Amino acid sequence: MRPPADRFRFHPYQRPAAGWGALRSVAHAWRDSKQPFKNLRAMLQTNQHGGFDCPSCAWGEAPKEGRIRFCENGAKAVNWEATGRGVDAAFFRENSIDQLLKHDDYWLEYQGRLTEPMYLDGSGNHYRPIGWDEAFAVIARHLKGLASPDEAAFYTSGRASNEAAFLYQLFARAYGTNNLPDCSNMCHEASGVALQESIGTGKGTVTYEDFARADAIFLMGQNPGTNHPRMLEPLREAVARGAQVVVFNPLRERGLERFQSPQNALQMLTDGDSAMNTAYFRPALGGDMAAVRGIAKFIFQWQREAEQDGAQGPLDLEFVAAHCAGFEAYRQVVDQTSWGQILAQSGLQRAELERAAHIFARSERLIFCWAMGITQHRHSVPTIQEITNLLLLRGQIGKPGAGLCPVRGHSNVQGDRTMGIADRPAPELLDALEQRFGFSCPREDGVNVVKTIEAMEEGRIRVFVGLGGNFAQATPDTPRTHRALQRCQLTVQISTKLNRSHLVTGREALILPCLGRTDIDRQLSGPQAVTVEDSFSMVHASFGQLQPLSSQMRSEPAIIAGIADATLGKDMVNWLALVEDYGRIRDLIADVIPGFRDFNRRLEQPGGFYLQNPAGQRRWNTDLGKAKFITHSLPDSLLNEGVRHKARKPDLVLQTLRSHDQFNTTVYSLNDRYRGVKGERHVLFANLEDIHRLGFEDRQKVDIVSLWNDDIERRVQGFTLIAFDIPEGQAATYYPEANPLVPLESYGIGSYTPTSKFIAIRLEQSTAPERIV
Ligand SMILES: Nc1nc2c(c(=O)[nH]1)N[C@H]1C(S)=C(S)[C@@H](COP(=O)(O)OP(=O)(O)OC[C@H]3O[C@@H](n4cnc5c(=O)[nH]c(N)nc54)[C@H](O)[C@@H]3O)O[C@H]1N2
Ligand SMILES: Nc1nc2c(c(=O)[nH]1)N[C@H]1C(S)=C(S)[C@@H](COP(=O)(O)OP(=O)(O)OC[C@H]3O[C@@H](n4cnc5c(=O)[nH]c(N)nc54)[C@H](O)[C@@H]3O)O[C@H]1N2
Ligand SMILES: [Mo]
Repeated sequence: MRPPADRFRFHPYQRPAAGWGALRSVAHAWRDSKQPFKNLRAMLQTNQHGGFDCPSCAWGEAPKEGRIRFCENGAKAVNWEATGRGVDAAFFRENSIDQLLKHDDYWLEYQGRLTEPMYLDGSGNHYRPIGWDEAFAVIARHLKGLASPDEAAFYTSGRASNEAAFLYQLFARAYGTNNLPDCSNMCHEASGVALQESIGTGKGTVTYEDFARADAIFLMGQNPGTNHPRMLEPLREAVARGAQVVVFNPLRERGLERFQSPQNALQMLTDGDSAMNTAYFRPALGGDMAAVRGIAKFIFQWQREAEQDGAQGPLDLEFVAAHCAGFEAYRQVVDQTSWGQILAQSGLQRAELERAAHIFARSERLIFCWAMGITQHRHSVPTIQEITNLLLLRGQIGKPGAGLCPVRGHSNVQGDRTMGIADRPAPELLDALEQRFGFSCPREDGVNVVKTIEAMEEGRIRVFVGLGGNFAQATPDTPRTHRALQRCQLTVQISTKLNRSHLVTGREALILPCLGRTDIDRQLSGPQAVTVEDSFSMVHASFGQLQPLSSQMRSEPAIIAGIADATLGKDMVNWLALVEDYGRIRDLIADVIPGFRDFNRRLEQPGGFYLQNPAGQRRWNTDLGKAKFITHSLPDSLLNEGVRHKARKPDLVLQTLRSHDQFNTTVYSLNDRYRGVKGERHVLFANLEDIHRLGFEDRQKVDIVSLWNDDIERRVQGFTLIAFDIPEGQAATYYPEANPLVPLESYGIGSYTPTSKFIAIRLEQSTAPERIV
């Protein structure tokens, strides 16, 4: 079935974020679900006690009860999952793989929910139906036939529940490998790596309540109006009560400028709106580390001036003395960094940094939030450590209304890590698993996403299992990644919806259709709850509300248990008994994972329970027992080695981002309301000066070619230029269409996260054949 699409148009959007525009969009998603009556009930149960956790982002719930707790994009996610359209055996009989490959990602997912297990047996071009037991037997046969368990990789996308994730990692380790790549490798990995080293925990230190107490909230590299819309309300409240909201973002994102609150009847009726920031800075891509360094430089300067006058300066020297290590070295590196380098790299004026530093110095309580604009760069880990250094200077970690807030992406990506989905597991986790289950865990590090692709390319990984997600499209260097997947002997996708990862497969492939967050999950002991953890480390239960579209779908825990039982039998763990009642899985989690004692009982609290954050209480689990200033020089050049070795200079630096109507590789429509685009995703936002400098015209079609120090040509064809309010030298386009441009070897130091926000590109005349509409 062909999904709806508007004609291509670009008109800058004049209205505030959310408000009536959002309501119209919710109504559209709801009607298009093909089961509006069922879904209205579902939407009202979103994020309510006894209801289900919203399958969209990882933002937490307001402690206040009794409100509507879903946003526009949450409603889209719910209606997209709870659709009446289904993809069954007849669909695959009618459509060969080659035919399906001709369709775009929007079309593929629009076809509906996957309703029965399907098998591509290596001989033809069509999937055929297969029974569940037979499917499990296929997987077991392949896994048992590998020369080593490390020839398999078990990928996780961040929607998997805690129960599913715990079982999955337990199975991988019982089978014998730490090859557990996950979407976090492409997402907030840098945050985890940086914070673990700096403050001894990889998670954010703030809670929802802290936002109401902060005097200033800094938002770096994040677009909450689209990706965390429920965050707009606490930001609006902050501005309204006189707190500072300071944005660092090269684009003027509408949700960070003006907001019409759907929860505010007066504002809706009068069509009013609220300002969303008190200062807005537009740095160069990758320039945030230099910007933060500039703020630190002012803080040290003002401290010296104050000391000369015998006054109190901005530094919290008591906190630094009691809690921190490495202060002197940090002061030196800040002193040594020149203003010339700071201004050139940050792309900001000295007066702008001074203004940001003033706000920083004057705020008693301050929160720093960030997302992909910070984490998807080559030097993301140093940047996040620089942010941490800045907060440590003023004792802004571990007190109410203050702290670090990496705003997570997928609704349970943080929980999946807590449950042990990690290619570099902590030894304590492996010790605890061994003690509880009595088998010995593999101790070598496994592979992350980038290393998985390299290993598949070289034939070292031969079986790929995906617990959700869309590995073929979300990853970098698309044609190369596709060839890597095609070298596998078996690829297995546990999924809710059809996507390209079902079409770009190993020699054999399986589609295992699973229940989603909205579906009622019935097991032997009755309907089950699963649990998730949000960005604020709150763990709570989620109950599916809707009758599943097909009786052939199984829950993620049931599918994992089926695979594990067929592969390993019952000796180590009685997998099938565990899924009869998920309370049994939670009892195991309680035994193994710190902070989950009495798990089943504590879930009964409305709103769930808080996993303590040691750094939030000023306990520093680092090797020195202190919070560490970690000292890095600014990078010599933001262009990384792979590009610098190449003689050609880039025309522009490209970031890849999300439109308002997508969830990662899931495309809800071809529109991007706040950026004014309708009906097209193959667009390239650029500054008009740059467009002319490069010899092109607004609305002309171009090819985008990226630069790297190898002989691979990385090109995407036929993108329409849109003259846009974007700093000179920068360009932006949507992910995943631009993923063929990201070289696999271009990743963050220490994080291995593809540099999706910094791609050196050149523009060429379009070589795309005109598309027939
Ligand atoms: N509706 C919806 N919700 C989502 C998602 C979705 O796709 N759709 N995805 C989920 C996931 S997995 C994630 S990780 C999050 C993603 O949430 P975001 O991180 O907000 O997502 P992006 O669209 O990648 O936006 C990055 C923002 O950073 C800015 N930026 C880019 N480069 C830089 C830079 O160098 N410096 C600065 N200061 N800013 C920069 C961009 O202009 C953009 O505003 O959202 C989650 N929630
Ligand atoms: N260029 C570029 N690349 C990026 C990014 C970027 O900003 N730029 N962002 C990166 C980020 S932050 C992330 S998190 C990754 C995302 O990478 P992934 O998490 O792998 O991708 P998604 O698009 O979220 O996966 C969508 C698919 O998940 C399946 N699915 C949905 N719900 C469920 C469920 O409940 N259970 C199961 N089993 N399956 C389900 C559906 O079949 C759907 O097609 O992409 C990364 N890639
Ligand atoms: Mo993400």
